[in-house]
Amino acid sequence: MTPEEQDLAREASKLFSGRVDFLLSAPQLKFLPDGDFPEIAFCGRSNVGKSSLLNALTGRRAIARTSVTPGRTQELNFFEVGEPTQFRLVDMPGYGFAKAPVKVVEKWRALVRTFLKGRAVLKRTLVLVDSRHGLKDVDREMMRMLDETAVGYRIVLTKADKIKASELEAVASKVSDEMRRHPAAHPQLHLTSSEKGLGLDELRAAVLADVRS
Ligand SMILES: Nc1nc2c(ncn2[C@@H]2O[C@H](COP(=O)(O)OP(=O)(O)OP(=O)(O)O)[C@@H](O)[C@H]2O)c(=O)[nH]1
Ligand SMILES: [Mg+2]
Repeated sequence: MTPEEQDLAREASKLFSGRVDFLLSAPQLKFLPDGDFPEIAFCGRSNVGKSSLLNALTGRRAIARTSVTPGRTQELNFFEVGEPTQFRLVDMPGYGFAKAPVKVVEKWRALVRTFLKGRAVLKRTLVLVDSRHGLKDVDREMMRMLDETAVGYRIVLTKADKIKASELEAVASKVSDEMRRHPAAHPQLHLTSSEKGLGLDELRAAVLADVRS
């Protein structure tokens, strides 16, 4: 790390361990807060670990609700970071959850898409992908949509503690290859485990860099 990167990492770790408050939960677009601060959104398949990652990054056990039941997060949940507020984190409903009623899935899908496409203060989207599964077609569809609307995103592999290092390496290299074909994807792939704390310092620093970009 360069001295600048070290400074950023230190600052990021201070911010994420400081004030983090739940702001509001928006079940529909009309309930969105005003775009007063830069935002970073967490999206990905149902159960991929979005809420867990948000908790792990902020060092809170359960500021975002997690569950063994896929489809737990059903609204856009906003969290404020910093005193005074520096940025917001947005926990989103998951996509690709086959067991949810079609109508509910369509509602979430529309909510997520409209938000991602139209939110002027959105600085970056984190697209979470389960290390064990790699990219699925629903992820590719999301990546294409973000490419088309020029919303910059980072791919974050989650649950890295659940597979062997050699398998993780293979998945990471496959995902990295595919990422290169997506113009809005950041070239750096993040490997994380919310359970073991892997990759979180780097991701906090990356988020802060994005907030300030
Ligand atoms: N081993 C391990 N389990 C994890 C990790 N991250 C999440 N999990 C587990 O995966 C399950 C789903 O996690 P959530 O954070 O609720 O997933 P989500 O993406 O928010 O799910 P939805 O809100 O339903 O879309 C929970 O049982 C978590 O405990 C991780 O890094 N390692
Ligand atoms: Mg969730």
